[in-house]
Amino acid sequence: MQFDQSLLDTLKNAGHVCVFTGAGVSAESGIPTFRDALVGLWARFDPAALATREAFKRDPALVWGWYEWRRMLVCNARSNAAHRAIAELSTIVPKLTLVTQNVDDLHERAGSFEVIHLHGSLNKPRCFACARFAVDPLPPPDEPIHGRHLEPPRCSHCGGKLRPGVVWFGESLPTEPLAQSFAAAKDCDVLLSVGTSGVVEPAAQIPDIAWRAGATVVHINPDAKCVRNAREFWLDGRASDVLPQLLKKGFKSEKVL
Ligand code: BV8
Ligand code: ZN
Repeated sequence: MQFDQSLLDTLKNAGHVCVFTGAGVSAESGIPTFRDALVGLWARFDPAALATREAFKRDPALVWGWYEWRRMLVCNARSNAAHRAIAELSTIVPKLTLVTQNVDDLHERAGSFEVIHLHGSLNKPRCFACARFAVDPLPPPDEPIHGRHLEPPRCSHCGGKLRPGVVWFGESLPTEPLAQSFAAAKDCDVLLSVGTSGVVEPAAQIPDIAWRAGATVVHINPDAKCVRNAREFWLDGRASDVLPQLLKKGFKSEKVL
């Protein structure tokens, strides 16, 4: 893959790199992206309609079953070369901030740490009634969950139903992770936006915040992204192909003196 030389020079000299990921970074681990998260039996449901408080109130077993199916996919998946390249990048650049919209733990399993989860995590369920996080970790999901209604477990504190520890549509994002993400976008020299359609607000503002603050923004996606000027790039490809090459030809190569 050929890269613009001005981009490579910018990467070599970057002090603070912010990496912003979406479902596309986990796609090659076999995790369906959010907008095609409906395969097989789930084809008849709209994910945005399932990822809401109303859906859980209406049919908690359906929603809990959907998330347990997704948690099973993640448990059975392995992190991929994109996750590993991002983890390696944190050992190369002076400062790296990793912000993800994803609710899986594949960044952590590839060696990334201090991952900022804007939309929560599949592995941290909490009580729908009292909002406390579940005390005991969830057991490994049993096979095959696909398509079954599953009664959610109960809260050990109040007996209420547990819900997935994710941010649903219509729910506010966690204040601290959002503030940290916006601050990193404003401060970074380079923002890598990896595998996101950029439609979900307010996370979708992050690349724009970085660009307006003067950073170089790089979109890594097989779907075309419009670029506004010399400080914005669209790299057409899968994250697990592009990121390792970007490290080799950009970040890891000899600095421009
Ligand atoms: C909120 C957890 C305040 C659950 C998710 C303006 C301001 C504020 C709110 C809104 C607003 N406009 C609209 C809203 C409402 C709403 C919203 O944004 N709706 C959208 C759909 C229009 N936002 C909210 O409700 C947010 N809350 O703002 O609170 C508030 C309070 C009350 C009332 C109003 C406002 C909460 C949003 C969080 C929702 N929860 N996830 C779960 O996972 O079940 S969002 C969900 O979408 C996932 O987290 C996912 O990560 C995220 C974003 O999607 P992507 O990651 O981009 O995934 P997608 O499938 O779309 O795209 C994948 C991309 O990868 C594609 O581009 C593809 O080409 C690419 N790709 C594929 N393969 C590869 C690849 N790229 C590289 N390599 C590959 N191999
Ligand atoms: Zn409770």
